[in-house]
Amino acid sequence: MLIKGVEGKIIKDSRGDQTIEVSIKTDAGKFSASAPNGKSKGKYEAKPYIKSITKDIEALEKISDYFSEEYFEKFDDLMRLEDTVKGHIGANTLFAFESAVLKAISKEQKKEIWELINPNQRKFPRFVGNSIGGGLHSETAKKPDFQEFLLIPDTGSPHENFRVNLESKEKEKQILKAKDQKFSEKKNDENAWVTSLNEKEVLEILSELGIPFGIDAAASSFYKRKKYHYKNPQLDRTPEEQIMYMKNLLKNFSMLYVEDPFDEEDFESFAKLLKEFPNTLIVGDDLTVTNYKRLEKAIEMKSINALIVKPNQNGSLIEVSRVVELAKSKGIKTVFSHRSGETKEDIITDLAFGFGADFLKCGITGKEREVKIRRLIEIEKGLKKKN
Ligand code: 2PG
Ligand code: MG
Repeated sequence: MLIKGVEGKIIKDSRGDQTIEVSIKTDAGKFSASAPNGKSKGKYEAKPYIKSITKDIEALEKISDYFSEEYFEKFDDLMRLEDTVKGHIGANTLFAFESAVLKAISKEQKKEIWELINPNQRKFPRFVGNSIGGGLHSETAKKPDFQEFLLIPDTGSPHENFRVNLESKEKEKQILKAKDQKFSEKKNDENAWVTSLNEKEVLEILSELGIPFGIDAAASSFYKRKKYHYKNPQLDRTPEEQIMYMKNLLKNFSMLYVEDPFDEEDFESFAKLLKEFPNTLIVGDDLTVTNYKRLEKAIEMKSINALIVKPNQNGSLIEVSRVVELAKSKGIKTVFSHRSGETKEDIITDLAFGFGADFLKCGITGKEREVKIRRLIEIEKGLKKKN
């Protein structure tokens, strides 16, 4: 496949913020892909744009005909593309560009995108679905301080897991109606229910549903001046107290999954929690930011046993594949993930499936989230037909 031209365009994400869509003209047709935006971002994430979206778009136009002689036929050919564009565009632009290239290769070769990564892949990631939310993703005065309350069904089939998530989210609505006087059926950035209850009250609701569940505390977002500042109820916790609190929560609620329970600099506290709860998934997101070096540090310090993989935290899909390989080689589970500001792009699902992710965190409802869920169900159906 030959790239004959590249261009970028500003589009809006699900939150109404600007993001980038990259289109390429090839001898196999025109292909576009877009990148999402985070809100509770890790400090060490790669920069989405070198200076601004507009400047990245200008840079794309400049490099537009650099590729006219280069054939792209397989995933690893992205390496050559990266050699050319590195330093000229930011992570969001690079991710969208590479995604468009993968779409073009897959079309030309009559293969699914995931087949370009691993044609023998058959394992389905489990959905991690944000069902009730707080923190930076919910703009209400009274809310849980943790960002996400996640449902993680385990029926063995994406199609069934989605059904369980939809039903459970409905059940939560009924329970919230009864327990939260302020509940108005409002949804937040990721289409999770907005509530005025606090995290313990919400965890009680999740325990009633009879399916595995967890949280993304996104603790860096409320850690300031050496304290975790809780607002509901109002209370500050020192790092030591935060460890105690997390341990207590894990003793009282049998959570499968705990993402970012501590500040993004605090590898030690992660390690302390994991040591006491080796059977819980202690997940790094802001801690590790899909970055090889940060993952190496987390491995060395025994901080995590599961890793969030957000391609646009890094930008380079070649780096993403190195990060995933490293995680797998150390028995660390991988959780491919959407961002809170999403587009209708669904390539994350093919990447998750192709790379053999254990989990796919992509919400439960809302069109930007559902396209990703439906893509996995489509892959499931396609494979059933083949067998
Ligand atoms: C997270 C994400 C996605 P954001 O913290 O895991 O749910 O949020 O995209 O705002 O970083
Ligand atoms: Mg997170």
